[in-house]
Amino acid sequence: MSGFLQTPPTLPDVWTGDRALRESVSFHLGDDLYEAAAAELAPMGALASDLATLQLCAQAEAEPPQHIPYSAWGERIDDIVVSDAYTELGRIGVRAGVTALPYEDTPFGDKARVVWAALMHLWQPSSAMYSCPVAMTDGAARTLLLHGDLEDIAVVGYLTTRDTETAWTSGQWMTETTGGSDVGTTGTVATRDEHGVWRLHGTKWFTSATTSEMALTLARPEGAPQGSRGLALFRIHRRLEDGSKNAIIVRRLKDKLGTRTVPTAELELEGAVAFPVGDPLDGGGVRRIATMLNITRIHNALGATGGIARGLACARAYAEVREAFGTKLSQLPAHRATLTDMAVDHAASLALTMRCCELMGKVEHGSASADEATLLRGLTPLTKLATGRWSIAAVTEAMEAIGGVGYCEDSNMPALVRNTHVIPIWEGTSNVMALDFLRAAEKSDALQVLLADARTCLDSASHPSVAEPAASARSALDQLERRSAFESIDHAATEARSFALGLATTYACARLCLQGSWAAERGDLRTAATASRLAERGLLTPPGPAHLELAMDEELSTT
Ligand code: MFK
Repeated sequence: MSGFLQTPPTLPDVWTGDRALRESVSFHLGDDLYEAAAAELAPMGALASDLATLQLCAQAEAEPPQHIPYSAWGERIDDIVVSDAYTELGRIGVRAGVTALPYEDTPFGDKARVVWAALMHLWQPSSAMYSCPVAMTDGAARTLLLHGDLEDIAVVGYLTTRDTETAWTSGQWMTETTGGSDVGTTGTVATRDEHGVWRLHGTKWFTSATTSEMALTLARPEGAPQGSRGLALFRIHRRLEDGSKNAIIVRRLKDKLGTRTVPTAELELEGAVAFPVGDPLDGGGVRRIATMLNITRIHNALGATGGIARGLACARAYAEVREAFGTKLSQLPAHRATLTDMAVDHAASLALTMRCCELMGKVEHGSASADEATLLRGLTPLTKLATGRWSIAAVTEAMEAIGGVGYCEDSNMPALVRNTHVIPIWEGTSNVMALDFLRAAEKSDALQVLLADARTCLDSASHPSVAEPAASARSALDQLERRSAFESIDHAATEARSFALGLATTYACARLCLQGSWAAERGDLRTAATASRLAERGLLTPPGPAHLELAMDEELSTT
């Protein structure tokens, strides 16, 4: 055994140590509000980087949920027991306002979602994926406020409180055996019993955070048409008003690659009592749950961005203590280049996510213009798509940057990598996001508004330090506009992913040019350099394959 012992890296305070995040908050809020926001965010920065919190995360990872189908006396109880550490990490978030802040009367007004986004960015990587129920809780609260009746709205207080004794979480039960994407094939049927109570019958195949007090779910009222237009949205509770168990059987918990702390189950609804949200017979269930989806997709992007930030922070900390070839890793040009590109991924993800949250806050406060609402609709799937793809690459790079120790469980890097791998799958895959953007562009001016907003950002980015990336972004926008003249629906679908990724990257570059110009006026050129590097890497993605049949031909030739 050699006498050498590596000094362990120490995770820095994730608020004071994250310049990109602090600058983004300051850029979006302005100086006055920044001080008030920093007072909210600094305690979470300290808490999220605290060793005791990180130990809770490791404990939660080591204690996956258990399903207890029967009581000692044979009664079907379907209890799910989660780690105390996981519950405590949720309490830390709830107390800090991860579910409450956007619904409170705060000095931040329509910018509350920006402060909240920074709070999530800090808390999420130290939450052992409690961020999953929080995402759905936020989505459910907004959906009930927008589409529900007085009884629905009455439960919102439980979903948006900071009081951990009374706080609820909500699930979102959509996925069935027929598909996670093709929700129109939903087989769950809703019937009315002799008392007029709605009861659901069917199998929900992938329901996360199954310990939540309630969930929103889709079902087809008996006699309603097939496809998405026949679906209705329901609120369903695990327990009935008298405290008894609703008719929901937990078939089993899922054995997943990651998010192992989160109980995800297959559920059998055997006449479970449920309450329609909105008119159950008007075929508007998917349209209503889309409110929830758009919010959870932004949470998903926040998870991606927070994951990149955490991977980068760990890799940077290691580079400061690890020596190789006679110097610290942080001084080796090849390694610095790798860390630089991870920092660019982080800044680009943050630029998209913060812009979504800024717009979401305005929409929620009623201060958004029609164009801003349209922009949010188009930008949400683009952001979810791009940040999801970038996060997988970045956290994998972070693991590699820590070498063999990063590949071992006790470094906590494998959990970060596993948990990040769910991001592009959750809440709609990359292709579903690309097609959702096309749907938005077909139904509204989302594409034109997005292109116009990007050009406005570039026109306002007047500092010379961003001139080059701004020119690259302008050229990319022109090319995207030309490429958007799709010849057919099939052509549009083939191009969808490449087009959406290119548009997201170019929009991120435009936002970084604007922010970089603003920071440069204050004497800080680092974000301008980030925008330049993003543009240098290439903003556009090659077009989709012209010969789609290649893959299938390969397949057929083996038979
Ligand atoms: C770290 C944080 C992690 C977060 C964790 C969250 C965990 C949650 C776990 C899960 O539940 S994962 C399940 C994820 N499943 C999906 O995301 C579903 C993917 N499929 C889609 O997104 C489909 O595009 C969708 C089912 C929404 C719609 O496809 P359809 O069946 O072909 O319906 P259609 O006809 O396109 O749309 C129906 C209506 O909804 C239309 O409105 P109208 O009735 O007024 O014409 C659409 O415009 C509207 N719509 C669809 N998507 C929308 C939307 N409206 C607004 N925004 C959208 N995104």
